[in-house]
Amino acid sequence: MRRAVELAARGRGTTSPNPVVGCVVLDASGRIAGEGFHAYAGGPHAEVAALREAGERARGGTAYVTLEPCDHTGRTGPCSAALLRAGIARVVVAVRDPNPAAAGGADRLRAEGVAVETGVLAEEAERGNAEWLTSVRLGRPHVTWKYAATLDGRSAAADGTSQWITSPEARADVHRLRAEADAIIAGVGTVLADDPRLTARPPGGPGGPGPGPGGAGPGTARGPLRVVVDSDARTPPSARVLDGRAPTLVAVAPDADAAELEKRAEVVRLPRRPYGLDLRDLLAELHRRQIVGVLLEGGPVLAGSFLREGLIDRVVGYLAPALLGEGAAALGPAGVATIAGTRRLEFEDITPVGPDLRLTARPVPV
Ligand code: AOF
Ligand code: ZN
Repeated sequence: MRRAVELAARGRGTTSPNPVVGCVVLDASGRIAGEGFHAYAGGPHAEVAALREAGERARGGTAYVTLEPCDHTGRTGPCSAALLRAGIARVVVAVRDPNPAAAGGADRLRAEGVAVETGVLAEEAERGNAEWLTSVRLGRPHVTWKYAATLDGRSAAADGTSQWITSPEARADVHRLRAEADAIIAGVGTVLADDPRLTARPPGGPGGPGPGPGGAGPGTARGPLRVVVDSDARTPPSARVLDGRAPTLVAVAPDADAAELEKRAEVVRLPRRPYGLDLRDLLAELHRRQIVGVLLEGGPVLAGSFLREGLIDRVVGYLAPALLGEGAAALGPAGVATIAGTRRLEFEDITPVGPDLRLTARPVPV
């Protein structure tokens, strides 16, 4: 199953709005006969890819799959039927499929006499598929908040300058994160201060090797959707985020004068809330557009509002071995007034990136 989880990860960045899925097929004597993963939405499911490689060797064998095999005919046929046809005797599943349209493969296989186990290495598989699982379970995109800061947690100096706190290696790593996202969100404060392009420019080109026939889907062909949260339509027409190199959506308040913006980007109107524009409505709008995973980048105020609303699912912090002592904190007010209100996270991963550290954490599951 660990190998299947590894295989699944190869689809990261190209399967959206579909899940990442990996599959390993063992022959009757326990040797690896086939491996597969889901490479792009609409393409063969992982099980089908692995069965294809295994051929006749699958008969009497075992399939390890990171997601419950589907039992529906969507863009492709049901994997439950494919596993039965191949003569698989046992199926081991990591995570049950929360998508009601496709679930049911485990029961179908059991009914046909196949031995089925579920929940094997579920935590690892959940982590690898967090975006899609969040999207299906909660009906909103999964939000990763990314920031870069000094060791004392500051993202800008006292005079507002902020480029560059982290190393080129860390910045390249951020481009990889961007390439895996369906949308990148920034507040107008960041647009005014840093004029970011918010495009994914990973070393070696977008997404690495091509996704195969059918393409990676509309989200990745021109890079992730760029989203600016801009209540009063203050984004200047010359902003790089409006350069047309990737689609851009600007969220403004109902009363904002967005005539200039409308010439250069798509504009959506969202209700005002005490903390800014309604972020749940923003995510609902993105969900309608089949955005599954978003990367929230800058600035501290917007990130604080997302946290206040309970809308941060993962935190990726890049910490530089540097100190400022003054300057804006990485995170703005999030409605936490006393220590009892601390938002507790748990670390998922800690990896050095060049001279910096990348810390990945997520809210403690309740
Ligand atoms: C995948 N890849 O490897 C597996 C999936 O859009 P469709 O017809 O390809 O069906 C997508 C659904 O199939 C998906 O939401 C999930 O519930 C199930 N399993 N999907 O894209 C795969 N095994
Ligand atoms: Zn399937």
